[in-house]
Amino acid sequence: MSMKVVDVDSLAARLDDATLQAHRVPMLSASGETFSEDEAYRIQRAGVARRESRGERLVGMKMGLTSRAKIKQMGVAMPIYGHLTDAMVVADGGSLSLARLSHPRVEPEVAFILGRDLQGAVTPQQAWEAVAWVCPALEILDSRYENFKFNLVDVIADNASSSHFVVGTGVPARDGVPLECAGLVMEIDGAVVQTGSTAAVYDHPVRSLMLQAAMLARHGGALRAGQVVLTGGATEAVPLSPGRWVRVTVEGLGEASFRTTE
Ligand code: OOG
Ligand code: MG
Repeated sequence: MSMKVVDVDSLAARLDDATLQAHRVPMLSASGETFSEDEAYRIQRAGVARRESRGERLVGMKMGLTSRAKIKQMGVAMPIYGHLTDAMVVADGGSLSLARLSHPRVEPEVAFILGRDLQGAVTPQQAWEAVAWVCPALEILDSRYENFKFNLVDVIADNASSSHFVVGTGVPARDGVPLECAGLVMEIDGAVVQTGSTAAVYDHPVRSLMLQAAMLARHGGALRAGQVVLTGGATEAVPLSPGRWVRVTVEGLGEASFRTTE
């Protein structure tokens, strides 16, 4: 029996080059590549290592496909995670040039900033106790795949479509934040484009954090104090174009915003 060996590094390089050159590539799974979910995470980590070798620093993690709206929009019904680096940060109130992006989209999220490390199977209580700040956030996605279409393993290998993210000031977790059902609104140029609730993410986004800790542990990783964790889009993502102003407002948490330029 011959077993095909997955060339993790060359697949990571293919996606990394697509990111750097802002071009789109066919889905890996549709171009004759077969690999497992665990292998897809190895490709993802190899891509992150390439970023780190260019001087980027890991600042957090993201969960994806954690709400029905996102699952329905993307047609992939399994939660995934990705890595966030300092180069992906857009300052709250800052601007993002879309020149190097292929087909950007934006989605509203709740972000946690951790005050403690978190690893493996934890209770909701333990996960919540690791949170220092609860923040409104916007994630800018930019799949490296043609037509923003992918299967589960493709999107995992592609670092969960991550491109950039904005985290608002938020509030200290110790102040008690009712995330069971906080209303959430995303606007573009002052017009409401999505409305939702923090309940859309597993009835409470802390469950996304628990899942992140557990999934990461399966691959030998852990969340660290100081890191940010994006818990996943609470609504569908919306296409982004240059010259826009985007804002998310989350009840009890405040807002986060940024502008897009050419
Ligand atoms: C995959 C990334 C999903 C989320 O918040 O659900 C994600 C995609 O939609 O391209 O970031
Ligand atoms: Mg997201």
